[in-house]
Amino acid sequence: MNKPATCDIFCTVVDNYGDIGVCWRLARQLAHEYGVAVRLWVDDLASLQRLCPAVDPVLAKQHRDGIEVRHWTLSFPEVAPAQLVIEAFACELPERYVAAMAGQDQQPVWINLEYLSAENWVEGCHKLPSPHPQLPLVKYFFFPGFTPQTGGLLLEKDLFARRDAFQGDPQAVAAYWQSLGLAVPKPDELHVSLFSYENPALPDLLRVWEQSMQPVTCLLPEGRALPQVAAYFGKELGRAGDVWQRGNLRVCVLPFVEQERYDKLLWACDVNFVRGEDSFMRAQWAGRPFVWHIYPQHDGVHMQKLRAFMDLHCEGLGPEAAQALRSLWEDWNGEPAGVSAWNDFRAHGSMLRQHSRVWAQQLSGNNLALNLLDFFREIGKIRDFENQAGR
Ligand code: TRH
Repeated sequence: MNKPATCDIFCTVVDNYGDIGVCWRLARQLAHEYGVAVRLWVDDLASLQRLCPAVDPVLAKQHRDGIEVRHWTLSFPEVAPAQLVIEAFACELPERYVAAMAGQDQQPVWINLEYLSAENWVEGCHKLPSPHPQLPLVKYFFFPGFTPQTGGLLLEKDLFARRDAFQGDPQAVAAYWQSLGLAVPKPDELHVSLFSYENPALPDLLRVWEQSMQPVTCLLPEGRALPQVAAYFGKELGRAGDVWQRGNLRVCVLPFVEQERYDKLLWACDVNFVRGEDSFMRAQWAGRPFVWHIYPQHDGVHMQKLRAFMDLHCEGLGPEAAQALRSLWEDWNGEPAGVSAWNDFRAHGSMLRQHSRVWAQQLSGNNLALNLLDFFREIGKIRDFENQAGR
């Protein structure tokens, strides 16, 4: 079989929006671009609703944007497994479902889709099989990544064309700013989007912007960074629609918008602060300089992940610009808190802008959805061969 007709994606929401953000994006790409009938099982419909407001968090089953969305609860129903089964981020599949997979004449191709990392070991683990200890089933690890030896990255077929049409059309950009209640930026103004976790370096960054020569407009989606920014302006709370000004810094608080619309914010801004996994990738596709707030892990391993990515990303960038970028990223993710590198980062603005565009282009050739479908075919061929050989 060339490609699966059906696919089940299983997602547990650990926290925030990254887990479901990635699954929702993958589900839509498989359905819209490859005609796969996708069923998405998610344990937290309220989180999915933030990304897709049409989702009703009380419905056990609904169809949204071409996807069958199922609420994944403890009492799992009896269903026929799909041909391709994707377990996202090692969430554990329901026992009943696993038993049903083992009972199929033609067993599904079972994938554990892992978190994105630029670390070297990923290449060696991508596609590794993990046989089930009791049942005649094999699960395969599938690692997204930045090099050709990994599973690649999620990128819609038409994304660059839509991005370029938007960024190349001053009227579309002006209309976008107006839709947020903002005037069209003056040539010397800098627009920055800020999506991060709580961050001890945040007040320092706001101070640098407040005192900068260049006016800075900071677009801040509602969320975890908002209380800190509100406190900087002496407010107890903040909400979408608030606009605060101090010195040369203006902050506009934006509503959390549906996933499709978040891209435009990234395309329109000069610099994007992003976090986690999915917004981090979308900022790269925007082709604009960005600063990553990596998801912090207790044992500090996130700094290794951060540096592995920076090593790759800085290849081909002049040494001074690379140093400026690295310093700012280290500051933003490190201790002690501070962002002394911001001015240096800005001084290399045009080189970083050019580099960001080239980088996006370089990465775009290794498409995760396509690779998943190729892998499905590969496993199917191996199984056919084994069956013919009577193994
Ligand atoms: O929300 P995140 O921090 O998510 C995660 C999770 O914490 C996860 O457990 C962790 O392992 C992972 O990060 C690394 O960041 P992320 O991945 O960027 O997800 C945010 C999603 O929210 C992304 O799909 C973009 C979307 N989004 C919108 O749809 N609208 C918005 O207005 C904004 C700001 C974001």
